[in-house]
Amino acid sequence: MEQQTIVSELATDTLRGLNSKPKYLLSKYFYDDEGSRIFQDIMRMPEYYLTDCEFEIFTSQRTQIVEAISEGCNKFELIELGAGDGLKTTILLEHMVEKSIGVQYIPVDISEKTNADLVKKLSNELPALGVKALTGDYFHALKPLNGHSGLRKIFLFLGANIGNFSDEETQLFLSQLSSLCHTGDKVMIGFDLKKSPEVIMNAYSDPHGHTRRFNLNHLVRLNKELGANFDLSNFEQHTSYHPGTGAVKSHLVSLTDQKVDMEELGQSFHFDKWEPVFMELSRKFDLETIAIMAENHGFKVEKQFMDKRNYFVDSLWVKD
Ligand code: AVI
Repeated sequence: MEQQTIVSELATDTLRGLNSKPKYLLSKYFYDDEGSRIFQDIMRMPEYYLTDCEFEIFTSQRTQIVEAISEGCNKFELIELGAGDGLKTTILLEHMVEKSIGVQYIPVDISEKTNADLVKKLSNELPALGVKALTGDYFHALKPLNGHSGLRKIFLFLGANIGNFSDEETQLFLSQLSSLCHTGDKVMIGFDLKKSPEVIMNAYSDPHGHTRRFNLNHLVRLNKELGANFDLSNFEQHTSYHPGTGAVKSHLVSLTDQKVDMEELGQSFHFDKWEPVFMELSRKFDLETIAIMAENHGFKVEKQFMDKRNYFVDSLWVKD
């Protein structure tokens, strides 16, 4: 049933995206099993600094982060949106258990299997920790939680995932997050910061071919799941960075005038020679914009945890 809903969402979104001008596909569909494996390859590239930066922040500042999160409160819920393998968060959880801080960890992820693996891993490594995983879309999954425990809530949204949202999606996400928070609740969000365009381009312009595979895998997914007949050799991947807006944009460009059929949708799509399909936004931020985003949604920036090169920030906000 869940699978069916996801497939029909993929169909609706694909139909909308490929009938738009300019054409686009939604980057949330990158992450099927193969896409998730390719993203692991991206994260392992030495040029993809984001993951290392956030690890550095969590390892070198774990005491300060845990102090700031738990300040004045020795029992709370730590809710992680898109927890995945929870590797970074485990650094904080270990420290909390060591300090006998009463934390209930609530990882939220779209994948049941990812959640089950994480719960199993944590029950082996940190048996004293309370863990209750929720499966589903972030805010859908969180509905039963709203206001139930009366405990302070701390939300984590790590890994620069917020940079993949459009402006409208960012507004919606932060409003929904804000409506789940009561005064004193906190959120910590990972933002990739503006920096030398060369450093950014090296991370995204594909020195090892992984970003190309990552984008083309979206078309493979449409071939498999929607009966499409994309010929991958007819598309080239292109990355650009605009230092003013902070937008890294990824496109697939059609190398030829071509028609692609999609059996499941009962429709064909025409691509002109050199026509771009917008695939992904990876936005870079500055501290001033982050503070404005916080204020616009009823939060105050409490602390900015940055790596030593100032490439990345885990920004801790408190609800007014
Ligand atoms: C998941 N997200 C934060 C990655 C990013 O950096 O925007 C996805 C990615 N796309 C290309 N490389 C990495």
